[in-house]
Amino acid sequence: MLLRAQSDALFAEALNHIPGGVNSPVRAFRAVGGAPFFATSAKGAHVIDADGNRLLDYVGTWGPAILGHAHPGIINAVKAAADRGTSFGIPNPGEVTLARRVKEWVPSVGKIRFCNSGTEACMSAIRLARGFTRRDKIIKFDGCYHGHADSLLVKAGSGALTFGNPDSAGVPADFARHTLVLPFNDPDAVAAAFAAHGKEIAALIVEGVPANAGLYLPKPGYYDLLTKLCREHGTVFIFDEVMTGFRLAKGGAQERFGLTPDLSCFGKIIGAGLPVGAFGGRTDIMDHLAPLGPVYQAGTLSGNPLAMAAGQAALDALESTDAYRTLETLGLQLEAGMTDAARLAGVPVTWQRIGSMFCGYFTEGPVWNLADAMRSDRARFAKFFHGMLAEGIYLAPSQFEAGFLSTAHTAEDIDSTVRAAAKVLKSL
Ligand code: KE4
Repeated sequence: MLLRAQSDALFAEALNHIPGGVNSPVRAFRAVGGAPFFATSAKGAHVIDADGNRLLDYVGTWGPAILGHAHPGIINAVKAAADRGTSFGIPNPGEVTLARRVKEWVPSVGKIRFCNSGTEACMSAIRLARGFTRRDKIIKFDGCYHGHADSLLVKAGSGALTFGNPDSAGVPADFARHTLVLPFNDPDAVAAAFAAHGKEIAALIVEGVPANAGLYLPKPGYYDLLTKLCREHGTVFIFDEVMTGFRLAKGGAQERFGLTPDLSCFGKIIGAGLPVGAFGGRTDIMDHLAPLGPVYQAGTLSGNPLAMAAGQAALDALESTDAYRTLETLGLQLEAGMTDAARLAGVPVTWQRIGSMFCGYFTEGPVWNLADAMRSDRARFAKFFHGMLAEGIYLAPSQFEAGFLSTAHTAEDIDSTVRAAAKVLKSL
């Protein structure tokens, strides 16, 4: 068992100062029970908590740590930038070089605007699409998460083609009624939505791969259909690569699937763990942004020099190493090992993966959409989560989150993970 006294004391005090003791809900362990541990440092594939436990980390701060924690190139770049000042509120060279680098890696990006989170990126891309098309309606898909902007915290309406209802307190019903939430991987549903509302739809937004309800993949041809329907109806196709960007390939999921979105959203890796979001795409759309055009968007810390230096260092490291081949090899090894461990333990676990992103659903598979994912045995997953944590392995603290590998993970790390999983699964 892990030592817990320091983390428990910190959590007890945090509860007095911060709602739920956390600054983002998933960190509170509400989906798996128990109390969160507090991280004090991280290096490579490991996190050290307040009680000195060294944990093998498969969350990677929810995606940014693709090179592992405290990567020397990133740390040195941030330190050097910090010595020159932490923020200017004035254009700085780092914005230009990172923008140029993103355009080189992601050909669909003609222009890009940096902001401070994935939420801001998606919220701003939606506003831009609405301003560009002069339409109000948007389409999103159930199980997909694009940050916590009001028009995206919406759940499916009662009928297949009825507009959405708020998915959070504080979101006015009027806001939700402009959002149509459709089942993912259902070609008929999206075709019917465009047939009924096509000329009203400003934007369709979808994740590079849905990885906020675990991890499921688009069926062959599905994203091509979404692209085709958007083109036919003058709807802006927004591809949310906050999680998949620079992870599934240098050019993200759009490179892997051969897509050319109108706009793409980025975050996480592009800031290497510092607060960065970005959105970019067709120049004729992007030039509608202030100060050029009528769509307002702004941010005091957008293009922050430390964050730009971190992002540049991360992309430099990804470019100079065999990162994507390493991540694919590790992903395959983990998938094979975990699938075998579950089979030998007689526990139904469907291990789904693309590149270095994965999810082990505690249900028979395949999982193609949210309804399939919801069949998972959350209680059994919670026991598995805590059993693995007791073995020193930190998985995402929810059945409905994805896990992440980094180039700092090793084949030995994977082997020890699979051995621990075999032991824990047998105890379930
Ligand atoms: P942020 O505002 O959290 O930087 O990004 C929002 C966002 C947008 N789009 C996608 C595809 C995302 O996955 C996210 C955020 N991902 C979650 C992980 N499920 C962040 C973790 C958290 O909320 O604490």
